[in-house]
Amino acid sequence: MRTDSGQIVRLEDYAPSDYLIPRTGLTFRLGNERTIVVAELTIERRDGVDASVPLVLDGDGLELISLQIDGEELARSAYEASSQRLVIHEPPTRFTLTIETAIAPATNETLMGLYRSSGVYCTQCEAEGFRRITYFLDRPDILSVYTVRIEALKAQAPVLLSNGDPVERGDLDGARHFAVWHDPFPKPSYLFALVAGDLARVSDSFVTMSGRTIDLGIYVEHGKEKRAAYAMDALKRSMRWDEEVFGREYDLGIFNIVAVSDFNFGAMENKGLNIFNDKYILADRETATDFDFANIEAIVAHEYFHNWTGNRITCRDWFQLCLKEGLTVFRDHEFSADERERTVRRIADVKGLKAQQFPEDQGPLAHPVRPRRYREINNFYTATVYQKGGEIVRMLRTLIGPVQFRAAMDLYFERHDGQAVTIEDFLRVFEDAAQIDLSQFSLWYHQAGTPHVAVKTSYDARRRSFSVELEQSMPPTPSEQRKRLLHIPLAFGLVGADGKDANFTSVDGGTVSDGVIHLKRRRQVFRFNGVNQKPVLSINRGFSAPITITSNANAEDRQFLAQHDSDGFGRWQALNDSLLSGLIAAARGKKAPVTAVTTLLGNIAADESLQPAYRALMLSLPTDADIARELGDKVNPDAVFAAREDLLAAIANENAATFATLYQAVEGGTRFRPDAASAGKRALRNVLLDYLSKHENSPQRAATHLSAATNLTDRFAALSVLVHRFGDTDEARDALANYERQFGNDPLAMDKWFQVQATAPGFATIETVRTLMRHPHFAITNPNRVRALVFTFASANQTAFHAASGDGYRLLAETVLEVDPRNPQLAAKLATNFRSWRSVDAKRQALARKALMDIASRNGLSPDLRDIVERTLT
Ligand code: 0A1
Ligand code: ZN
Repeated sequence: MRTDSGQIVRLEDYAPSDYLIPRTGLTFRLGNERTIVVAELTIERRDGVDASVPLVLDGDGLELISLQIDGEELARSAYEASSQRLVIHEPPTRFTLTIETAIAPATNETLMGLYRSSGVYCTQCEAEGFRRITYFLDRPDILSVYTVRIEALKAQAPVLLSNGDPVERGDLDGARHFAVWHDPFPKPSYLFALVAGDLARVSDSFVTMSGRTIDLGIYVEHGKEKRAAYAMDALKRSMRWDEEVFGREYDLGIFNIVAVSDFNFGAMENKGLNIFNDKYILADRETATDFDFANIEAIVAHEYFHNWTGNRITCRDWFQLCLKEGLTVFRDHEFSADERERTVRRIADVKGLKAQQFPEDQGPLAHPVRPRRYREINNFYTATVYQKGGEIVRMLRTLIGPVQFRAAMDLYFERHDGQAVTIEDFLRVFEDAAQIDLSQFSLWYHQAGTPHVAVKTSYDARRRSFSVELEQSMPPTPSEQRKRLLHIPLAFGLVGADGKDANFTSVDGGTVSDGVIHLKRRRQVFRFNGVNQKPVLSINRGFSAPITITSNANAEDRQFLAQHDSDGFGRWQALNDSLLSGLIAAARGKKAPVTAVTTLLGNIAADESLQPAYRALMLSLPTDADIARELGDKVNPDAVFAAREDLLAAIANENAATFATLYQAVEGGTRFRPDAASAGKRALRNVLLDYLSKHENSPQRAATHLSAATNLTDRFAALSVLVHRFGDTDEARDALANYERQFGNDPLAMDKWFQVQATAPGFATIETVRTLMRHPHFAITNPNRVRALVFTFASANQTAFHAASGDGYRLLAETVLEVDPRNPQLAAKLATNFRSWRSVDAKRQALARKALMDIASRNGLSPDLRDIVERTLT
């Protein structure tokens, strides 16, 4: 494992590599303890590079066995090898380098490079894992054509897979066999993949727009085939969607997905051979919630869409990660919006952005979407690069409109297919296609932080003009004190008394087009002329820009919008603002007037013209973390929790009768279907269950709900109410015991069992989590288990994680230290939960700091963890 810490990589130091590797041949002789890798690399010195320049290949933990140039053993003086590097002095201009190395998959717990997961050999090479397999120029701008031969024991690994198309397979002497795969598309090493094991294949096919038939396969553990059906359907829908919406056709004859149970992220887009965390493939009514189904659909699509945005056109260097990730997130969001309910999806995506990206941008780990430096690239697979990166692409579409956007994307594919490019290349395509200047807009990629816009409106009845004064600002972020002004596109409407958008005849003060205000200067006053009646401004509709807003709108204005805005997103946003302002006042000890909102929520719940999923979102109160974020500093999580519970009770008590009738009326769903409309009904019924249980102050309704449940969504909702609200009752204890009895053998279903207990409010949960970490189904080596229990505890249980004793912080710190020697990426990810430590009250801050210092003072931390901890402390 690497121990080199503290090396900073800088964007300005980028230089093309001196050598190229146009062809890569790999032979794997698989063995658990010892796998032999023979790499045959065609290497060329780049034109103009001096012959004295050595070839320096990356490695990580490799044992070199032999080395040949053009078939000749290399003299000991001609090279230097360490486990980290291979330097070849004065190599020929063009030659074949044959490297034989040994690696040990069975003991590889980092889940990078080649490792074993539940008896299956698999790989993870992004970002820099390929160097754990062989010495290579392990950087994304080295594109190579791969041919891969895999040899393994037939009984242990009947299935042998790699990228591209299968070429040959056959038996070897004795019990072994082999397969050869060839991928004709040049690709960077991070997209290399290999899988070998005893897996079942779920097969299907897809006919592309040009009439080619693609062989589709999803590999899962034997016996789990049925649980791959939904993912297969999502894959076919993704393939069709990419043809229809982006004109992109799949390019190989075969597309395989493999589900593995030990994986650090969601999934990986290796060319023609996607590898997934099984949580994002396996689904049925008993083991996946509606939320999981939606995630599976989105992630299957995301990885598939990478084939064009990431694989065919890749990143020049890792600073450009958002080039593939932001664009692909945008594409998967659009796919889900088209497949499901657009407004509901948009609200869910924005909630996710605010919950994950905003705190990152507002804390010590803030970084630009296109960073300029990093110590550990693995720590930059962040909500900022992904989600905010996706929002920037969405803004580009807002700026130029959907038609020009599509033309620009076509140009992008035409101009850069087969290349490794930069954000500048990407933006230039938009400038050329739409004939615009994006120099100010491009700052969105380069500046960290969430912009703030202050809004003041006023109406002049005599002149029939409505003024909107906008002022942008951005707080400083680490190492970026001064911020430049952004181009912020704000979709808007002037909502008239009848709920319709009022007309205006002209605008002074700046550019307004197609329902979008373009804010470019620090302060701009837009005057809308010819407005006959005082309107209410609905601004940042659809969250057209990822910003925070304050305005002089009063409570009545917000409630008016929450009821009447013609834009569904705008209604949700106004309601959310109303709720948050009341919750914040209450958390600060100022009792807030709640009556108007509580009545409003009753009306929304009963409004049959609204989709159930939308009503469920409207009825879901901001989370403790949402409230804490809005409070900003000196947060007392107990006060936040109490404020939320009080509001919940007020809403439940006022609307108990309406909610009870509705709870009965919404279809329980005897026949389970995972589609959006059915999921929406379940969501509505399950929010109502929580309100009603609060009002009734009894576990009875939840217990009944649980025993009638025919799917995990309903079961999980009932279990949450029981464990979170009535944890001391027999009903709750029985429910947990029954669940364990029923699902004890299914790791993914058991994750939900860990999760529900990890989120029970109150400091007692700290002890529960410690106990559960000793449960036979918990494994510190499995990322899904650790995330379900410990990550969930730290990220979604404010009252326990921030317990005044500091025990929650200690628990996290201890777990981080236990995980780090095995899996640095997971440890670093866990540690990011400390990122908001400066926003809690002084006493808690001191305790969180102490926990962070305990980690920092440990010797031998991984570079991944040290990077996060040190940045969090500065
Ligand atoms: N490119 C993948 C994400 C990913 C990144 C790193 C990984 O291992 C360290 C794994 C997956 C995606 O965007 O889905
Ligand atoms: Zn991705």
